[in-house]
Amino acid sequence: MKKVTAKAPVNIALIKYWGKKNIEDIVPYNASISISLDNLYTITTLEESRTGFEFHLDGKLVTGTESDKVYDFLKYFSDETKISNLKVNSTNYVPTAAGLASSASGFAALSVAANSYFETNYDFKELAKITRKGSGSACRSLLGNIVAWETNGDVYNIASPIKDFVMISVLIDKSKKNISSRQAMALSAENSPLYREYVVESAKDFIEMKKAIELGDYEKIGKLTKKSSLMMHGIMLSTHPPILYMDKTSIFIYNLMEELSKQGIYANPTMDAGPNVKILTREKDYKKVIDSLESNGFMDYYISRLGEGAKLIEE
Ligand code: 2P0
Repeated sequence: MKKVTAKAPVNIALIKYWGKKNIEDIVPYNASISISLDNLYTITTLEESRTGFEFHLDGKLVTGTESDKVYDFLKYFSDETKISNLKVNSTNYVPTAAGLASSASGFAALSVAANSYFETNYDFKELAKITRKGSGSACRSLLGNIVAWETNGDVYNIASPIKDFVMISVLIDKSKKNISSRQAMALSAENSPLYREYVVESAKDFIEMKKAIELGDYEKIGKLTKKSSLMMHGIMLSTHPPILYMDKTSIFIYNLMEELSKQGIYANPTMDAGPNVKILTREKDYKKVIDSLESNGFMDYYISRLGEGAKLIEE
């Protein structure tokens, strides 16, 4: 029986994506930049089902809207006769919906698997366009290392001399978020009085960040990483009703990293649609960051390095 398996990495944005110019096609207001991680990922297997369409996530059968979303997404690859005889088995090697971007790795893995299973053989550009319909940031998980996603839909690697990034994801809260990023960013774009300025500033930061990555300018990358995350959370706070993903522990960690930075340690926090803080650091400094986290009681974290993009694997 036919069986296809794909693996895709979690990506963490250094320049954030927050809002859509075109909701239907998932065209972002801003270009974004992310890094793909080596040890946080999703593995998805597609195989024939004798019992109709089934979506299993982390070993459990999922029904309702979550399953419908996967079913509808697969229509970009096949007609419904084939989809209705399919079993999708997806495992997140990362806490689901805890702000560690598991929907991005999930849709990237699903796309790559479906492109092979249904023999659509879309080229990269077409596949990226489809993948972002599952989750905008998922198109960045198609590639490894450092990835840009532009407002014209282009997804590509930014060449860089940097090989020693380490990303520490500190788990503060593993529970599901109470508003999805899709809903939250739509609200921000709709009614934050600061949104226009945010778009203008982010566009400049994207260009600056790209240059800094190409040149290996660690300091600039660190500063822009912090800035982009705080601007995004500022936009969230200025949305009506306000969107508050950060909590007092997240802010404590930002301050802690500020102290380390003053001591010359490379420690740049960023945060997504959840309270967990990710710290962009380097091989030479990450143990100092860990020491500081542990001595403040943060024992639950992942240490990641730059990883590969989505690909088919043998299982
Ligand atoms: C990012 N996030 O750039 C930003 C930062 C969360 C905060 O992309 O609506 O699942 O499917 O396009 O990509 C998470 O939102 O949203 C996200 P949709 P997505 O990583």
